[in-house]
Amino acid sequence: MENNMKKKQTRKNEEGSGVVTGIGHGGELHQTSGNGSPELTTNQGVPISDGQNSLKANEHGPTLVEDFILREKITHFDHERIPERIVHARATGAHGYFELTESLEEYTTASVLTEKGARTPVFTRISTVAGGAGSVDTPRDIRGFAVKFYTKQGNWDLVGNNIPVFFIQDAIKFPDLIHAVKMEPDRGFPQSASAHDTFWDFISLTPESMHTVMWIMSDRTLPRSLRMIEGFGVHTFRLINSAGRSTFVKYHWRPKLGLQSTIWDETVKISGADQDYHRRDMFEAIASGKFPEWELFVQLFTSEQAEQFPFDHLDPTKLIPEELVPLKKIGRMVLNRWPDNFFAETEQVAYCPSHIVPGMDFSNDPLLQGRLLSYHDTQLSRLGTVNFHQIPINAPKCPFGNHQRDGHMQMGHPTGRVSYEPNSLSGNSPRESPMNGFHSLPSLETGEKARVRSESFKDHYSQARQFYISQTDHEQSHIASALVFELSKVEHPHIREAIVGHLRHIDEKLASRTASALGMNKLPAAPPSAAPVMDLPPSTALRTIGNMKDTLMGRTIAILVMDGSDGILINGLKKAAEDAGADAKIIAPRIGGIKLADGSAMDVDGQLPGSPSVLFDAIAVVIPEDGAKALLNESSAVDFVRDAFVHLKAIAVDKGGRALLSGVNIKPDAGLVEAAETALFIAAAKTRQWDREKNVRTLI
Ligand code: HDD
Repeated sequence: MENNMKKKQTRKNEEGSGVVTGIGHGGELHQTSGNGSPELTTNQGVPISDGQNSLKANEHGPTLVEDFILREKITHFDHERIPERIVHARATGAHGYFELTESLEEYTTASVLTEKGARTPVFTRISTVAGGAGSVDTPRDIRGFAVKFYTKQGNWDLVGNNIPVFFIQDAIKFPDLIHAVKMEPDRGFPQSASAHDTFWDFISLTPESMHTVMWIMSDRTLPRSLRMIEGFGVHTFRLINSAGRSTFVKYHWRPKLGLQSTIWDETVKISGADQDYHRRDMFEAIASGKFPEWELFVQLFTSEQAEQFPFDHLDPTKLIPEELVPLKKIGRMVLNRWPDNFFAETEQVAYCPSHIVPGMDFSNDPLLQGRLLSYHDTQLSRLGTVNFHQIPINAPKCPFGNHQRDGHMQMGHPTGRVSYEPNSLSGNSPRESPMNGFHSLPSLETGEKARVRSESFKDHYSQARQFYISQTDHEQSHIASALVFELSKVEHPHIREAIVGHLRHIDEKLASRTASALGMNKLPAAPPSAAPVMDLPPSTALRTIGNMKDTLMGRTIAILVMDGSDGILINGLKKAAEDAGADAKIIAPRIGGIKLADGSAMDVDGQLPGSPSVLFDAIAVVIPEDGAKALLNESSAVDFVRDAFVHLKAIAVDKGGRALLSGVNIKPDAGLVEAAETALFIAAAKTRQWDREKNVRTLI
């Protein structure tokens, strides 16, 4: 039985050593070496006497093939890598729990959604889509948001994204979409970027993608932190209650810290300054006990209600506005434990949308239907075996057992002669459970078998328009700038023109401002629209600005200092920031501490060239007056203040700081405050200085 496995062999991560140790069948640990540490052995348990030198024929002679210790070690090393995920390869994962605060008993029998107050362990993996495992954390990209709930009734995987809609309506198009966005096959670039011909070529010929394109061109794809993104199940799923009644459901995760994005120029610079910006942020938050948290909301609706929607709830390129079906809060997820080992957990975790539990079911969304086969299949090549569920991160935490057997990397050790059911030979053998077992919703499927797309999927522009008109002016111009940036990287003019043609169905002004910034002499014709475009009402829930919380929790403030700085001002700012929930970092031209004006010493967290202001949410400059002169000759200091200013951050200054700012021609505005006025600084730091934007860049 599988639940009997693992007893014989355990895999233990020794504190601090990262060493894989085994316990022999007798159960006793290897003897210790002379200094008290466990003995270094081969994988066969043979103690190694010399781990520094391979076996040679003589002092200057060739290495001998008989050196099984060398061969074993090198061969294992040669096979350390497994195929990375074709999409979502780059990721950050963490353990935590989901706590149900509102029971959905009326709608489902799934215990994870009915046992109010119960905590279900989870492992959550947040990823980018297009780049490889070693790519940067901060491209313009959708973020995957995958949660594995280890429920009492088996594992439930909710494998979603930070955007509520998807590019395509049918899974058969997924390989084309991904081939188009990933690096171009002849040249092997760009890595992790949609700003190239093949992506936009595919999009221009796939109008159903225009709604998702609006979302990815918005600042949603430039998150400040993974702790500040939403998550969406995207598809409509089903819940089934004890009477067998089905209710449609959509899942939404909302971050406790609110939504926050970076600005494109800032994002580009972050990518250079810290390739692991998001992973490090999550690691540090968890390490310092500031646990990332999201609330889970559901939208529940019946098929009768769905009939009345102006779009098809089975179409994954559409969302259901919360004004139409309100969000109901049902629980929260807290991530409170960093994995012990990145490979064992974040890399080997295998999510499959087909992993659902009794009380749930799928809908006929054709994108979801394709996903139900794809994920399990991909795990077979990635993890190499049908037994991937035995890897500890993937194994259910409830008892599980059946009569499947053998296969590559079988870690179980079933005993006895029975591996089939029904049987009369083993009373202890697992039996099916008609009451508690998983039941699919009975449904009557009629009609002609055909390769078709439903007529109700034809409206490709109405919700794209709704998204665009819902944005603030700043967000609209960021969308236009993003389109211009991306399309300016496209070499083929006909592709640029085709995209602008689609934009005309979304918003004529957006099309004309994009066309003019791309240097087009006339507006390209709009392609025919398969369905009339509706004027849906704007929704503030679709914005990022305004959904950023009035808090400094999860944010970081940098205080630039140098020898001779005023310690009272620095400590006042630090305390105010920390009282408001932020971290404060002291940055100086050199690491190793500074001497304050009063002669005392102060520790420093970062060296200026390695700690650019793009890594912080607001800055303060507390330097002696004559220090400004010296810093004006340091490009890292000049960039520090200039970037903070153009990235619309609050800046607190003392006299020396003000001199530095005026030296780089920064004009005072509402976001520039006295370092002594800590309350004003904290208030300004809680938001971007949007009014400044028109003064620092051309708004398309
Ligand atoms: Fe997918 C991974 C999310 C459509 C095929 N997908 C993957 C991951 C996320 C999503 C978050 C990473 C999981 C992890 O952390 O390991 N995918 C989505 C969403 C989709 C979607 C929200 C649309 C609503 N995906 C989709 C389709 C297909 C796939 C239509 C294929 C028909 N996705 C895969 C995959 C991956 C994957 C190739 C790569 C690695 C893996 O599954 O485990 O099978």
